[in-house]
Amino acid sequence: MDIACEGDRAKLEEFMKMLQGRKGERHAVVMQDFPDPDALSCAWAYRQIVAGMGIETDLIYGGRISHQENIALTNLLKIEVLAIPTDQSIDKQRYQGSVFVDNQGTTSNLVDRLEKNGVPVLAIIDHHAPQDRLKPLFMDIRPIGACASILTDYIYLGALNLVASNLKHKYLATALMHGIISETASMIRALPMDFFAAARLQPFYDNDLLVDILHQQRSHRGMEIIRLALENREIREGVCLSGVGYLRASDRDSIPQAADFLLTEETVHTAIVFGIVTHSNGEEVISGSLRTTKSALNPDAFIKEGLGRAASGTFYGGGKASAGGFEIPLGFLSGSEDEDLAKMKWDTFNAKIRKKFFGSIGADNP
Ligand SMILES: [Mn+2]
Repeated sequence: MDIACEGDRAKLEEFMKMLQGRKGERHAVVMQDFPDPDALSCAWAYRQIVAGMGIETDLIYGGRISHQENIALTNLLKIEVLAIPTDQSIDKQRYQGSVFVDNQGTTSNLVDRLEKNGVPVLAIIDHHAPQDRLKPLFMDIRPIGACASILTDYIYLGALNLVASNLKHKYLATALMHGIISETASMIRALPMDFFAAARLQPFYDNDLLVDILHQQRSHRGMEIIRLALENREIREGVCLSGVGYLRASDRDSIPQAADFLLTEETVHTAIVFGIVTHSNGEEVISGSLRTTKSALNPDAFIKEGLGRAASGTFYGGGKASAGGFEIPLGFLSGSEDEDLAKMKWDTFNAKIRKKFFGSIGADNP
């Protein structure tokens, strides 16, 4: 029988085995720095599954939640998450293990701090291409639409007995469904496994709540960033590139939204939007998102080939089917003391990134 419809029982058994004998532990459930609904729902599912085994969890991330929909999600569903700012250390004794959901540690700035504390990596549950950054005891990476579908599979196979009248279960099912919907562009990019997961959640989730979460409006700043992306776009060979300049960390989620928007233009099959994001500690990072409708284009390879590696050997980003992202820390070049310097810096990075991506598709010269 196809694993997609039957579920992967062997993986669940392996997962449960990893959790054996861990009663009384506290686990760090690590999400990417800018957690999206997929990550949030997966982390929450992990918390509810292991709570029944006497394991405590903190759902942590190193950046911030900025997208209106995600703020609504955590507020409406009462998901308790913990932001750990980049300048804050993590208590050495606090965690007996770390678990990575919807990421493999390459998009979280918490990894170094956890490693420094000697926290063992227990699990990676993800749907992005394998990244080899961490060596976990348990690994479940499936190339499907949403990571939430993997956690839903565990639940469906018995990791958690959902009860329709239990409010916490209802909220969790709603969060997982929202994770699947938002991660698959409303099921357009869903694979069989995602459809099965959605069907299995249907008896438990709250329709009205789902509508409330989905219908959050964009902020003025978000609209402004989309306008900038539209104005600054350059299209070559179906690839649309746009730099939006400097933005605050709280507006970071407008970048993928702008990429989604640019992708709707006829003849465009791939959109990349990027900007310089300033974190609260003054550190700057070039943050970018890629969206594509071209099935022959592999976002993971496209980003890795386009931008290459940092001096440390790690790639600046990667992706999964139809989407990807990258982060290039500016380090010494962080901070803009005066306007001219800031402009010069942006112009340089803007030109460099355009050259890299257009170069990799053989369209360096307009
Ligand atoms: Mn995901």
